This record gives sequence, C-alpha cells and structure tokens, in this order.
Amino acid sequence: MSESDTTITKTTSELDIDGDGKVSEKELSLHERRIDTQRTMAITAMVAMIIAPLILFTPAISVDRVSALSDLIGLFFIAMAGIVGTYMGASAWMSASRK
Ligand SMILES: [Ca+2]
Repeated sequence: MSESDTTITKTTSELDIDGDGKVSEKELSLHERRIDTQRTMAITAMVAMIIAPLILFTPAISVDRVSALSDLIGLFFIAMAGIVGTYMGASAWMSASRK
C-alpha cells in the first residue's frame, strides 16, 4: 500500500458516517455542507467585526450607551476573532495533515 492509498483510506473513513466502507453521495454532500457552513460562519464573523465599529462610530449610538456596553463589545470582538482564528487554524491544519 503506497502513501497515497493510506491517505485516501483515511480520508474515506472520515467521510464514511455510517461505517459501511463506502462514501455515498449523501455523505459527501453532508461533508461539503459542513465545510460551507463553517466558511460562512467565519466570513460572517469577519464582516461583523468590520461593520460593528462602523455602527458604533455613527452619531446614532450615544457615547453613554457605548460606554455602558464596553465590556460586552470587548467580548463580542474576542468571540468573533476566536471564530475566525479557529477556522483559519483548522483549515491550515487540515490542509497540512493531507500532505
Ligand atoms: Ca457510508
């Protein structure tokens, strides 16, 4: 068994949800949907981190309100950066483990 065969077997076993040894179209589409959802979450978090400060700097939001929510705003940015960072790290780790 060559190295590429081992890689294919490992990848196939990860995609084979019901454990019958074959990757069906449904299992493949579930895998693709999961990857698409994770990418959408990371993009949404990145866009939220760009849009949130723009909204906070508009005159519609009072300084008092921003001051009152400053702890929550800080946690929001940490959470969004965590989602983006985890996605980037997991993507890099998964592409590196395939080689
Ligand atoms: Ca299967």
